[in-house]
Amino acid sequence: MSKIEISEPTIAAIATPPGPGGIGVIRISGDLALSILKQVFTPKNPEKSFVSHHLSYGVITDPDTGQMVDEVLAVYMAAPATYTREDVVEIHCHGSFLILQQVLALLIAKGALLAGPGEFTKRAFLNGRIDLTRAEAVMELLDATTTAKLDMARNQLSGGLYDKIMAIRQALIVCRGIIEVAIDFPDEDAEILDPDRMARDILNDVVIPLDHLIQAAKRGQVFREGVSVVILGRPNVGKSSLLNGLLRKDRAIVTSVPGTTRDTIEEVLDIKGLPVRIVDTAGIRDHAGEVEEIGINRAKAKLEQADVVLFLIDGSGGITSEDWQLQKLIVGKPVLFVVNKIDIIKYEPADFAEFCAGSAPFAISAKQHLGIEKLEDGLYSLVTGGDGWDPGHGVVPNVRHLQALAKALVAVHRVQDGLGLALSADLLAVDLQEVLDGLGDIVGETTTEDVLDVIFEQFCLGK
Ligand SMILES: Nc1nc2c(ncn2[C@@H]2O[C@H](COP(=O)(O)OP(=O)(O)OP(=O)(O)O)[C@@H](O)[C@H]2O)c(=O)[nH]1
Ligand SMILES: [Mg+2]
Repeated sequence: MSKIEISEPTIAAIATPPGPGGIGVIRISGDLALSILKQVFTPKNPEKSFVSHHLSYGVITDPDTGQMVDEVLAVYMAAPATYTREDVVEIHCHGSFLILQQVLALLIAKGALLAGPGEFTKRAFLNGRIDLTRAEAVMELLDATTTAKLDMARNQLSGGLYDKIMAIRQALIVCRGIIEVAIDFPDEDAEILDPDRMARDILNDVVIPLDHLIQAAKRGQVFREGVSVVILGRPNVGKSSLLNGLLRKDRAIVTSVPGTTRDTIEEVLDIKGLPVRIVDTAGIRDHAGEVEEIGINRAKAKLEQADVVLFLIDGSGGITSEDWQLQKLIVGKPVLFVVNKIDIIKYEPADFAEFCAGSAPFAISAKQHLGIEKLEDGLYSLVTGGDGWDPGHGVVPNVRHLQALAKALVAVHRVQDGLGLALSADLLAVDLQEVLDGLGDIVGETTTEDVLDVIFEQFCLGK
């Protein structure tokens, strides 16, 4: 009996975001893509149409009613030189959500299934066109909100991480080969397996590269996820003015009345590619009114979640007992002290040295926009380590990769220990396989179905 080939269903989805646009694109992928297109698309020039990878102009019509739906450009792309490695069709409609919905409904009536989130990219992965790190990079590329994230995603999409992981795996596969031979020929294993040499190879080709990737992942995390920065200070020191200064726009209300800001105000900044969630808070003081008190409690809650505190001091008022009170709230947090209103005082760092525990405060005028860039540089250095490390250069694994890398490193340390103790080859083989599997999870070779589902469900529809 011949084997019955069950092909994947043909899927379709709107690939462009909702809302009016110049064009809107619908994508179809699967064996039926071309036949479905032919049922709804009438080309202007039939002789030159449906040539693979060539656009043709024509109309989409409902074949059952004869109703014209849209004037479009359509392209058929024959497998395997396509995004999914299946037959793919793209229909470029006018960018009206209603038109796109109507065209999509026709395609579904003719046999396409509505694609799930990330299903096109998942097929590209399952059909072997891209590995899992590249599939994840597609999503990161689409979601990038800073140039640093974009650079990281581009690097990953062009195979930067994949190549590094595969090079490490290759070194491990060589070791595994030697170990397997040693298992098969136990009498000669002493000649086959040279533990010192293997330990040296594992250090250079596995441990050191793994360690580099782990360091890059840790450093890059802050560029992927951003940091939360809270501006803290007693009332009227200029917190809202500083928020506005950092945002370069009048976001928060500024008045000379202490207790102006009642609620917390959050905005997102991009400081040299570092995503910063900046929070302006109600000035903290005793004897506040009921509403202000709620704001103060919110400020304290935000403070607890903050990665960094900008402690703002009113230079014109000097340090007060309230400032000392407030300082007790920030113990254990990275803090940058900032003296504001230097436009109306003669700023002497020594006046603030005791309060700032020896670290020189940043001197600014939020109102006159003085010293803001320096403060941004200081914040960037504090968060990123300040050694000029650039996430846009080189490979920066994400959190999922980091977990797998860390696990692999633990297992590879066991291999190193085993070699040192001259453990038997079959014991070494078990740990070695664990490292290989951990790395396989990163590129998608051994990744379980449920993990894949979690990854692709994060995509939006049509991707
Ligand atoms: N001269 C001068 N005045 C400033 C500066 N920054 C803020 N101010 C003034 O200080 C007053 C308070 O500023 P805000 O930014 O509202 O202060 P705040 O810390 O947010 O105050 P609350 O919300 O009440 O806690 C306003 O009158 C501002 O114009 C500055 O750099 N120089
Ligand atoms: Mg304020």
